[in-house]
Amino acid sequence: MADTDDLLIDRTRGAVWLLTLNRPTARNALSTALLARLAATLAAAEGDEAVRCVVLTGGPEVFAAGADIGELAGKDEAAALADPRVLHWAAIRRFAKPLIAAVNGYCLGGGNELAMACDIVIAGDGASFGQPEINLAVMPGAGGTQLLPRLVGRPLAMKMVLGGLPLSAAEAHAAGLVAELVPAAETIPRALALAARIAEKSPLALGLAKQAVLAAYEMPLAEGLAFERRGFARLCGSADKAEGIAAFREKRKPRFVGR
Ligand code: CO8
Repeated sequence: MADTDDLLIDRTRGAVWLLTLNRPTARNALSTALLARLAATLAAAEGDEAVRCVVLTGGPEVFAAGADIGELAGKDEAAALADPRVLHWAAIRRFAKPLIAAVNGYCLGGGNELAMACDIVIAGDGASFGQPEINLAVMPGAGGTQLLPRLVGRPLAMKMVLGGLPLSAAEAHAAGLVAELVPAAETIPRALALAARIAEKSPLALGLAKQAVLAAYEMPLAEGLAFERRGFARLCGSADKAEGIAAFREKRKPRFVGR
């Protein structure tokens, strides 16, 4: 049976959007169309001032089983070099607001790369994380070889990428891939609760803080520290900082406007 809507978008929480990968018949494989839709939806969330944080989840058994193997089968070297998915992946990684992954079940290949493109991963205790591309005689192509060693270290990254061996949720948590490990039924509620908490912060401060943390992966330390100082200085001149400090002193909740 065809899955009619491959990305479910729940906007009912206002400041927090919940996106659900929904291709159960293909184990949420990330087709080009699904990636394009995800990138476009994140762009819409970024352009909507009311949205402060996005949660991305999959199904109870599978977060995402990776790239669509049906599409992969038809790609030769030239097609892979001109692959439109590269742009979709770049757009997903550029998303400027906080993005939380709520992962249950298999999180494999491009699915694991998608989780790593998120800022915070909350995992259910039955989840598993892997880069099984080597079993198909390919290799990770959406960041796996670059992000995994930064997140879990080289030995574990090599074991996953060369051995095609997944980590259990507990191993992924111990290794630093997962921020929080919860019972499977709690994964989405916990991610939504964290998103709601984040959504109360200044959107300006959130955006600059996210950029600064990501800069740690892109820049040498001196440059990254200078980048952080610029962000900090910019926030010092913001209306939100004045409101944050006033609210602290007046013992009330702040009302941030993003300026
Ligand atoms: N792509 C397409 N279809 C898939 C995929 C996939 N990745 N995974 C599963 N399916 C399909 C199966 O073909 C099957 O279809 P059908 O019912 O028509 O036979 C259906 O989903 C159910 O699959 P299973 O019977 O295998 O389901 P199980 O619940 O038994 O197992 C697993 C679930 C463990 C997730 C298993 O399906 C699996 O191992 N899937 C493949 C995982 C994998 O190898 N992923 C890596 C893919 S390659 C990749 O991600 C490279 C990224 C490069 C990105 C580059 C961007 C530029």
